[in-house]
Parts: sequence; C-alpha cells; structure tokens
Amino acid sequence: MEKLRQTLRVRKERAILVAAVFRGKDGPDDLSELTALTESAGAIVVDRFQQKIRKINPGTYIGKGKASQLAGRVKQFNADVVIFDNDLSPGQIRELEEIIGRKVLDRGELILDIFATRAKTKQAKLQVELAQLEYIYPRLTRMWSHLDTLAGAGGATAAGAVGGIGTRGPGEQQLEIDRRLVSKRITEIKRELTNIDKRRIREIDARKGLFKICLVGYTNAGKSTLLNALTDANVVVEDRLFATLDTRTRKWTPAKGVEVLLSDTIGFVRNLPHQLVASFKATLEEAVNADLLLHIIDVSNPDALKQIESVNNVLNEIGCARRPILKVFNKVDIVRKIDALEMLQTLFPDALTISAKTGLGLDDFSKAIAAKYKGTELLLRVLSSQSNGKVQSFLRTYGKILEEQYRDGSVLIDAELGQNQLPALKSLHPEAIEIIEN
Ligand SMILES: Nc1nc2c(ncn2[C@@H]2O[C@H](COP(=O)(O)OP(=O)(O)OP(=O)(O)O)[C@@H](O)[C@H]2O)c(=O)[nH]1
Ligand SMILES: [Mg+2]
Repeated sequence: MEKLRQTLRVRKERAILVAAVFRGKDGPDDLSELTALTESAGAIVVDRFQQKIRKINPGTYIGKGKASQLAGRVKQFNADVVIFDNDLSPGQIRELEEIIGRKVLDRGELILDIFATRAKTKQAKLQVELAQLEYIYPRLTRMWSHLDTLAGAGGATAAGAVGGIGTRGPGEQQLEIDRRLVSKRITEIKRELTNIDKRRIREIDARKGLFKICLVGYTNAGKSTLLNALTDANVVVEDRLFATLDTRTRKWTPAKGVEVLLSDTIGFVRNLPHQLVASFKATLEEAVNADLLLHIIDVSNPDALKQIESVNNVLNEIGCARRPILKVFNKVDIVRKIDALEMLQTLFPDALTISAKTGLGLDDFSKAIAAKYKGTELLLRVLSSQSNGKVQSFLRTYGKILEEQYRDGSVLIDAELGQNQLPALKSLHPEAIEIIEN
C-alpha cells in the first residue's frame, strides 16, 4: 500500500530548455520542437531560453557566467533537468552539471530516451538499446564519476536525479557495468539484429516484383493514420512524437488491377542522432528500397516548411534523396491559415492534398498513385492465341479492353495499359504486341 502511495506522489520532471544560437546566424527555431520532444518524453517545461553565443565555450558550451545564471533559474523554477537543443560533449555535460547541480541532457540523449519508451517490438528495442549504448559508450566515465555524485545529492531535486528522462532503458544499469561489458553487449545486439535482418531480407525477397511505396515524413505528420485509412493495418496512431518505431507493410489496391505494398516507418525530426539513424538502418531500408516515397506533410503546422527541410536532410542521410518522391499535404481539415497552405501549394505544385483523418481527397490521391504506378497510358494491339486465356484476363484485370476480334484460333485485342505493366504482359507470351499510341 505504502508503495502505491509513493508512486502516486511521483511527479513529472520539471525541465528548463536552452538553445545556444550563434550570433549573426539564423536562430534554429523558437524551441518549439525541443518543447514538443521534452513533453513527449513526459516532462514539464517550466522555462526556456535562447542564448546568443559568439563561439562555443570548450568547457561549458555556453559561457561560464551564463551557466551560473542557469543555476539560479534552476533554483527559481525548482527544475530537475536542463535540456540543451545543441549537441554537448561528455566533458561539457560534466562541467555544466557541476555548475548547475542538476542533470543536463542534450538533444540527442532526449531523443534516444523517447525512443526507449516507445520501442515495442524486439527489433525496435534492440535498435534503441544499441543506439543508447553507442551513445553512452564514450560517456561512460561521466556516468561513473558523475551521476553517482548527483544521485548522492539527489535529495535536492524534485523528482530525483536518477531514473528520470535520459536514464531510462539500459541507462539504469549503466552504473554497474564497465566499458568491456558494454562493448560485449554491443557485439551481442549487432549479432541478434543481423539475424532479424536475415529474416527480413527473406520477407523482402518474397515481395519481389510488387511495387513498393513507403510513407516518410516528420513525426506526427499522420503517416500511420494514412496507412490505416487505406488498409486494414491497425497501426497505433497517437498525438505524440515517435508513435511508430517499426515498419508496417500492407497490401493496398488504389485502383482496379493495381496492387502495391504500402509501408509506414518511423518519423523524422531535425538532427536525428547518428547512432539512431545507424541502428534503425534496417527499418529505414524499407524506405531506401521503395519504388515510390510519399512524403507526408502536416500542413496545419506553422513549421511545415522547416519540417520538410529536416525530412529532406534525413532522406539524404539514409541515401533516399534520388528516389521518386511525391509530397502529400495532410491535415487540410484543420488548416487555419489558408495563405500558408497556398504558399506551400505554389512551392510544390505536384503535391497532393488530403486529410487522412476525414478521408478528404483520398479518392483523387488513390487515382494519382495508381497513375504513378501504371506509368504512361498506352494503347496496345495484342495478338494472342485463344488457348492462352491469361493474356486476355490480364488485360481485363489490369488494363481496359476496348475491342476483341476472334479469328482462326487467335484473338486480336485493342486495350489500354500502363507502360509499367508492359513487362508483366510480355511475360505471358502473347503472339504479338503493337503499341498503337502513347
Ligand atoms: N485533424 C487531423 N488530424 C490528423 C490527420 N492525420 C493524422 N492526424 C492526427 O495526428 C496525430 C499523429 O498521427 P499519426 O498517424 O500517429 O502520425 P505519424 O506520422 O504516424 O507519427 P509518428 O509515428 O510519430 O512518426 C494523431 O493524433 C492523428 O489523429 C488529419 O488528416 N487531420
Ligand atoms: Mg506513426
């Protein structure tokens, strides 16, 4: 009973957010993304500030004086944790924690922590653990010498310095293991992941020949909602960042005779930690191998343009930049600033506009995808022996038969068919195919 009371009393960690911005350069943003990430990790943002800097202070990133001011704000707001939007070195984190007297996290650690709480499948769990270990590995000395002292002085913090954000997942046990054990575990995980990979490759092989479409985009853009709307995928949809960490693939029939594979994948944010991108390579490979990428964009978000850029950067990083890609404007049902949407539509005239939630625009969307899949519409004259029924039924299913003339055991068919479906028709060995018009 006592235990239950204790858990009820635990409150969320109180976080102060800091972004150091270089003088003269464009500020990254108004900390809105870091706020969303922090809240997704379960913490409460109590204060945030941007610090203009001329150069990085090697010891503390921001100036020492600023760090002391931060210590004052931590007391004032009774904060448990300070989160930087910048990438900090282990040494900088150590010094900052000493000055501030609270746990300090950088953006990468925060994202890793969110991933740790989201991972559900074995593969996702292993991938997150690997990323965390690789991230933590060079920081182990810090964990040893430092978190210890912080935990010792932990009475001073509201939620306790150890066990909150940044220390979940394998982090909890970090203190007891040394570098050797960590690298052993890293090897083990890599081996397990390779085995899972082999299974996936077999699965992918089995799907060879089918047209593959992958949904990519910023986290929370509505990728899973769209997959659910189009298929019976039943993927978890949530209004929080990184709801999906696995790839779900489903068959989808956007039009008569068109069957494709549609995959959902993890969402992106600005500067995903490299360790994460590397660990999730297998999951992201689904995107790399797709025949068409659909870039889902939440156009109701005022930062849509920045998010498009972030996604493009990640796509570059995972080697997808040259894949055929189609932009899809989602959440039109809740767009408030019509001129912002019109601006995006002017910038990206080929983009399709939909609402995955209400179904608005999904019919036209399906038609557009089917057209992409089929390629240019061709008018064909096909000669086939009447005993080869497959040719006729293929054209009936996948194209449109305009006229059939039977003579001497053969049939002459005029039909429309997409250019991309020509190889499949040829594989059925009709006697002759003539392209009348394209
Ligand atoms: N109003 C509105 N809400 C939407 C639409 N599409 C998705 N949403 C909501 O946006 C939130 C995120 O949707 P998800 O489908 O989980 O987004 P996701 O892109 O899969 O997100 P991650 O898996 O985190 O990358 C949910 O609350 C959805 O209900 C839409 O067209 N209109
Ligand atoms: Mg999702």
